[in-house]
Amino acid sequence: MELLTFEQVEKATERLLETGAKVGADSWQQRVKNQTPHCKFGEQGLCCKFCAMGPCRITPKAPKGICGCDAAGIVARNYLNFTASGSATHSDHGREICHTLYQTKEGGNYQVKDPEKLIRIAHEWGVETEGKDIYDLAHEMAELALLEYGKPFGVQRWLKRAPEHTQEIWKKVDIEPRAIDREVSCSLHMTHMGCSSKAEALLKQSLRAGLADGWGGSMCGTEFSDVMFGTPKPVDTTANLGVMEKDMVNIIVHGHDPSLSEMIVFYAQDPELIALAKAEGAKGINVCGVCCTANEVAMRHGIPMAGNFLQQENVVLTGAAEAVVVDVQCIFPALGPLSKCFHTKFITTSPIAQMPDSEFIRFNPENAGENAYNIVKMAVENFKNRKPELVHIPDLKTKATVGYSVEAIKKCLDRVTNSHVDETYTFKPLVECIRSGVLRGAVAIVGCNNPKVRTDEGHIRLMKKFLENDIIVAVTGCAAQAAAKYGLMDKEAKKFCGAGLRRVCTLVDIPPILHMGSCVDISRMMILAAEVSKDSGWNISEIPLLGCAPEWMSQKAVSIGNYVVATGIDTYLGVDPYTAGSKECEEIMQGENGLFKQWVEAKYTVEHDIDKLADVMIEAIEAKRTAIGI
Ligand code: BF8
Repeated sequence: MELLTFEQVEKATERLLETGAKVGADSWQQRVKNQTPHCKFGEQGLCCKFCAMGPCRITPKAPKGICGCDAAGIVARNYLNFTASGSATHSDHGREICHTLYQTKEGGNYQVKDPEKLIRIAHEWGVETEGKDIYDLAHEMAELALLEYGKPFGVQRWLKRAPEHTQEIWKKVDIEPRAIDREVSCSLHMTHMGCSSKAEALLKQSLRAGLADGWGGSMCGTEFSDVMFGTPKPVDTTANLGVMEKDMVNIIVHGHDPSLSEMIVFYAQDPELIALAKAEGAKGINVCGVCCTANEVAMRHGIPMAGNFLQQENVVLTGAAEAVVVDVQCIFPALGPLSKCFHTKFITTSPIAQMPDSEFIRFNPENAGENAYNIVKMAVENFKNRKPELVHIPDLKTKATVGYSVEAIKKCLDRVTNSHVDETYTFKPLVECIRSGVLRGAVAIVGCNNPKVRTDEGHIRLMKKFLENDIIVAVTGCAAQAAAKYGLMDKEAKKFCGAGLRRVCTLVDIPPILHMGSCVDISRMMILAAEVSKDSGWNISEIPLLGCAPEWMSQKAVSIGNYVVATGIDTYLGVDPYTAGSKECEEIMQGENGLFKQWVEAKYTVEHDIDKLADVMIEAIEAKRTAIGI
């Protein structure tokens, strides 16, 4: 096998943009040109519009805003506000999942598919399970989880999953997240006019608000999605635009909440609707995913992944999308007007994400079955409206094996070494691989695409470099799809690895890049780090493990970065987090002996040059090995 090249993918995009030009479509590529150059104050985090006296902008001549806030205060306020938005967004997704769990019933739209996991979590939370009906337990757990969002006292239940050392740090530094909503609300309170202007306090709260996401809301989202839709196991799928089928009804699911996409996938298999598709002249119904929804349905059903964030307009430009069905987050408002240039129906389903030029079909757990049926039917009936002269599906399609939940990774590794006892699996074999040097370490590559970086180049170049250096890579979000699109999740991609990693991939029968899910599923990575720490005796900050988001763009990504750092994992960014306007903030967040390092034993590094980024990360892995004497 050969990996796809950037040139191949870019050529395919150019061809699609030609179709777009014919029908008068707008494109993100054009809008980037229109928006360039960007506002320097905004880029550096130096514009404050938290009150109506401004906006105030910091310059050497005007070093303070009208209220007297300095650059550090303004940059840190903006940063905390950005974090709070990301934490709220992930956590609200988690809350929706808990509400859906509350609606589960035998034979209903939503059911408990992994009762064992539900019982395991119930025991963890001290809930009696003996003799309880599984649905009564699901409702009880859903209610308890929902209380995590607003409980008046105490801290997040999930924190107990962390190693003791990490828990002690959180307590000592006073960043244990209390109720999830409280941390978001408190962050907004702190950034209100006349509250905090001390960078140190604002940035510390950004760690806490991030933890409320990763060890709170996102963990609820991931764990209870697994309970309802099944805990992912390795499954084969395909990726890139070539997964769309010329002769089939193509339904694109895009967004994040699996409650919608699970239902669409279910009804796309309905014999009656398939028969209707055939009557309409199609060979069948093909569901493909975009963004994190793609990750969710690929991990659980092997549904093909059409593309990541900056590929979302391309699916419409193929002229072969009968419907783009979206829920929340990372959806370009551009999809509405773009769909109007084609026959594509752009269907919004959430009151939280309503957009012009869309058809709004409100989706909730009670009407999920009926509405999903109607949406699939609408797409099928739209097949006849295709304009054949506009149809062009690029010939880009790769094989991928996905579905590496923590449970799945542990099982795969432990089975090979036979070290497990009574179906209790551990990460000891992985620890041994790292200790012996067969694997030098691990990197979690996560996050988005961003036009500031050549699309997917940050992800792919880093991944290739790490594989060559025997560093195993785990991925989520749009980074995961980048890997899949280019062929790095094909098990054959082990040929691009160093000898050690190649041997592990062969023995364990895994691809060198492990797909751990959507961005909400970075909570899985936290659990993995916690378990490796417990199985190795190393503190999390000592493990040769790093986090990286080379092409990030969203508020959610900043929230993630904060909880990854707060968990003790050094994190590397390829795009600046709007903090360059304050040396003081940069020192707190990135300094070798800055406050982040002192508080949580980890920090950020920002490096725009991908090759340099790879080099500093490999050096950091080696330095961590030396520090623990391996
Ligand atoms: O949550 S990686 S572009 S799709 S924000 Fe969005 Fe970024 Fe993709 Fe998923 Ni995550």
